[in-house]
Amino acid sequence: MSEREKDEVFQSEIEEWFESLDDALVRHGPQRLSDLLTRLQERAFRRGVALPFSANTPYINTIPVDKQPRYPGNRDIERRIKSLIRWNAMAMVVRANREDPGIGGHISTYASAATLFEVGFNHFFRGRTHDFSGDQVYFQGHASPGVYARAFLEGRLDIEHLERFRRELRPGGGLSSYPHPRLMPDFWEFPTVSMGLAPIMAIYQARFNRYLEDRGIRDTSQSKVWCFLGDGETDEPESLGAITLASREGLDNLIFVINCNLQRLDGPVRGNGKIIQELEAAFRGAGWNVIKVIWGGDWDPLLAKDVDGQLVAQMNETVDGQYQKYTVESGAYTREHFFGKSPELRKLAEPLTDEQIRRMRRGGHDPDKVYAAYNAAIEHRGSPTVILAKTIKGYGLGEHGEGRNVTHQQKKLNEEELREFRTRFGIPISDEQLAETPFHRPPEDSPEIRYLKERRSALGGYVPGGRQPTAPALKAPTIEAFDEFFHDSGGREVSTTMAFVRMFGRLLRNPAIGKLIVPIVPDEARTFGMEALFRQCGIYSHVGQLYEPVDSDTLLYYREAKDGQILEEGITEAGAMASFIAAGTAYATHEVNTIPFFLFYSMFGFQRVGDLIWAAADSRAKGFLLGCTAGRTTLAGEGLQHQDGHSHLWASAVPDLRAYDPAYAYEIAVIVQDGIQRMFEKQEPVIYYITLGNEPYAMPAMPPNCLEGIIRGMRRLESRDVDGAPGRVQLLGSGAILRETLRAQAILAERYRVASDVWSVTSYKQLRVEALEVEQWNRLHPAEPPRKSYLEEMFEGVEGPVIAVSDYARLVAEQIARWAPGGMVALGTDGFGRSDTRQALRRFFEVDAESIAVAALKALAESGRVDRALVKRAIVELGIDPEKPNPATA
Ligand SMILES: Cc1ncc(C[n+]2csc(CCOP(=O)(O)OP(=O)(O)O)c2C)c(N)n1
Ligand SMILES: [Mg+2]
Repeated sequence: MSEREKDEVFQSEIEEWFESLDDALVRHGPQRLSDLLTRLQERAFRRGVALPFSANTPYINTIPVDKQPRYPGNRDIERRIKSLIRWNAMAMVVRANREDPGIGGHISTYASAATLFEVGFNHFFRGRTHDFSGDQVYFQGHASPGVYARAFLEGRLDIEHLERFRRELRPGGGLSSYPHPRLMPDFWEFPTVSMGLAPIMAIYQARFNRYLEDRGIRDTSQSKVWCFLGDGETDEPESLGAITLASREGLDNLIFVINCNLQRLDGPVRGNGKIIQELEAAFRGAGWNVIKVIWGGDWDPLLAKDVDGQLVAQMNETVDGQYQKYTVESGAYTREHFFGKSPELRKLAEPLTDEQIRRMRRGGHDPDKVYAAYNAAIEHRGSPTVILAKTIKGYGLGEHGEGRNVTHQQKKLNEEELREFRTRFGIPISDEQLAETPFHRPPEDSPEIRYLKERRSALGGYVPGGRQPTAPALKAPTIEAFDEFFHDSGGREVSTTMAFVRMFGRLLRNPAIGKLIVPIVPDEARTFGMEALFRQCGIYSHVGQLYEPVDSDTLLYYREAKDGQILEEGITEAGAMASFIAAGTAYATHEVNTIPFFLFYSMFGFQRVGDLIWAAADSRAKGFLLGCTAGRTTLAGEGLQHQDGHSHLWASAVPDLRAYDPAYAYEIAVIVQDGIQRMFEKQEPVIYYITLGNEPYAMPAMPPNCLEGIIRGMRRLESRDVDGAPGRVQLLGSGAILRETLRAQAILAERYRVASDVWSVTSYKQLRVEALEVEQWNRLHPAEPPRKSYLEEMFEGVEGPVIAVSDYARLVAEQIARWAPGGMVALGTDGFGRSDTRQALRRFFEVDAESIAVAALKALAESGRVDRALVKRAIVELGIDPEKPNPATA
C-alpha cells in the first residue's frame, strides 16, 4: 500500500470511530462516553502507547451554546443599571482627582469587571439574614469604586459619600480607597487589596464554613464563597499556593472568578503566552472545575461555521499580547491580521463590517456567558470552580484607555473622552454638564432603582453586609477558673509553652466556651507538647479517618474525625493564618463567636505571614496568636533562621494588637482570661499575641494585687534594699529573661552592695500605646491638669537608672525609654541567632545576669554613684570578655 492509500484507510478509520462515538453518546449519554474514553486511554497506555499530556482544552468557552441557560433577568434594565454604575464609578475617581490631584483611584479595573460583578449582584450573591450567613464575596480591591457606585444606586451611600472617596478624614468620614472593614465596618467584609491574600483567605473561609457545619456549630451548607481576583494577581504565591487544599477538601462551596483582562499594572500579564490557558492547566491539574468564558455571543455564529477548526486553531495560536493589540486596533486590522491567516478564515469574517469586527465582545462582557458560567458553578458538586473570564481592561474608556498599557493608572478623562463614555453608555447627562461630571441616580420609583432593589431583596439583602457583630457576646470564664495556675508548680520545672498547653486543655473542656475554641497549628503540635489534644479533641477532617493510624494502639494516637476540633494545617503558616481570620471573624460572618488559638513557631509568624496578620487586623478578626519557641536565646541550638528575637518589633507595628511576653504561668493565665473577656465578652475587635518559651523552670505562685499590672504591661516584682548602698537601679525583665534580672539583682546586692527593684514587663507595647495616648491629651490640653499614664504612675518616685532586658531586639524595650527615670540602658538580642546553649547565647547577646549586673554598675558610674574602677573589677570578676564581638554585627 502506498503512503497515500494508507492515509486514506486511516481517514476512513477515523470516520468510523467518530460515528461510533456519536452513536455511543446518543445511546449511553455523556457520562458513559467519558468513562469509555477513559477506558480506551487506559488500554492504549497498557499497550505501550504514550499519550501526550495536556491539561488544556481549546481556547473557546467551556460551556457550549446549546448548554447555555436562558438569561433570567431583564437584560435591558440590567444594562442601564450597569451603565450608571460604570459612570458613577468613573466619575468618583475623576472628581476626586480633579479636586485633589494625586489622590488616586482606579477606573479601568472596574471597567473590566462590571459585568462579572453585576451578574453576581442581580442573580447570585445572597445577603446575610438572621439564620442564613449568605454568601461571602471577596471583591477585587481595585474595583471598589464600582461597589461604592452600586451602593449609591441602592441608596446605601449618598452623593456626599461619593464626594469623599479617598478622603476618609473629612468631617463625617469618607470612603476607603479599597475594601477595609477596619475603617468601614458597616460596609466592607473582606479586605482584598494586598494582592494574593483574598484568594487564600477565601479558600480557608470556604473550608471553615465546612468545619462549622461538620462540627454542628452552624448550618453553612447553603453559603457560597466567591472570590474575584485579577489575572496579574495570580502571580502572587498565595493566590495559587493553596488551591490543592480546596480540591482535596472538595470545596464545592467555593468559586473563584479570575478577571482575565490580560493586563496588570505595567503591561501584559503574559504577552507571549496565554494566561487563561496557563491558569486552566494549573487549576485542572489541581482538581478544580474550570469554566472558561472567553468569547461573547457575537462569536458563536462564526464558531458554528468553523467546521474544519481553523478559527479555533487561530484562537489557540494567538498570544495575549496580540489579543491586546486587537483591542486597541481597528476592525480592519483584525480582519487583516487575525482573519487574514487563511482564505477560509477570511471568508468567515466576510459578512462582517469592520465596525462589527471591532465590537465583537469578549466573554466576560457578555451577561449570557457570565450567567451560564455562574449558574454552572453554583450547581457543580464535588470540587471548587474557577471561572476564567476574558475581559478588556478599561472597557469603555475609549481610545486612550481601553486595553492600553497605561490604563491601570488612568484617573482622568478629558471632555471628549467623557462625552464618548456618556454616549456609549447612554447616561442622561447633557454636554453642558459633562465638565462637572455629575453623579447620576434615577428617581426612587424609576424602573432601574425598583429593579435593582427588588433583585437585592429577593437575594436576601445587600452585599457586602459589613463587619458588625451578629453573634451574642460570650460569658468569659472568670479569673477563678484559672486558679490552678496561680499556685506555684511545687518546684516542678515547666516551660511557659507547657503551662499554656495545659491551660488550653482545660479551656477546651470548659462547658461554656470549650466547643467554640478553634485550635490551629501548622504541623508543630508535638513540638509544643500538644499531642494529647489529638485524642482529646480530634483533628478535623471532612471525611473522618479512612485508615487505621499506625499509633492506634497508643493513648495519644493521631485521631482524625469529621467533628474533630483541631485545624492541623500542615506546613503552611499562611493557610493557618487564613483559618485564623475565618474563625476570628465568624462573630460577624456566621453569628458565632468562635475563638481561634493559632500556635506557631514564633519565628515563622510575623516574619513569614506579617501581611496576613495585617489583613486579620483589617478584617477585625479576634483571637489569640501564640508565638511558641520564642526568644532569641531561649530557643537553644536552633540557630539563625529559627531564633526569634524581633517578632515583638513586628507586633508593635500592628494597631489593635496587644502583644505580651510573659514569664510565668500565672501571667499567661491572667492575659488569656483578659483576652477572652475583652474580645468575646466585650466584643472588642483586637488580637492578642503572646510569646511562649520552651525553657523549663519552676513556676512561682501569683503574688496578690497583680492582675492590673500584668494586663497593662508592668509591675514591681521584687525589691532588694542594701544598707548604705551607693545607688539603686531598676531592672526590667520579660519572658524567660526575667529570671536573669532576678539573678542580677542578687549579684548586685551581694557582691556590689547595690540595691534594686525587679519589674516584670509583660508588654512594652501596651505601656507605650497608653503613654502616648496620655501624652497626646496633655499636649492638646495644655491648660488643664496633666494626666498620668500607667507607666508614669509606675515610675513615679522611682530612683533610676533603668536597665531593661528582654530576649528581643533592644528597640522593644526602648519603646518606653523616654519615660524611664534616670535614663534607660536596654539590653537585648540584636543580631542573628546562633546554635548554642542558652547560657552561651545569653552571654553572647549580653542578656545574662552577669552582663546585666555590669550594665547596671556602668549606668551608676555614669551618674557618679559608683566608681568606674568597680565596673572594671566586676567585668573581670564576672568573667566577661571586654573584647567580645558585638552580636548585632558579628
Ligand atoms: C501585594 C501587592 N503588590 C502590589 C500591589 C499593587 N498593585 C495594585 S493593582 C496591581 C495590578 C493588578 O493587576 P491585576 O491583578 O491583573 O488586576 P486588574 O486591575 O488588571 O484587574 C498592582 C501591581 C498590590 N496591591 N498588592
Ligand atoms: Mg489584569
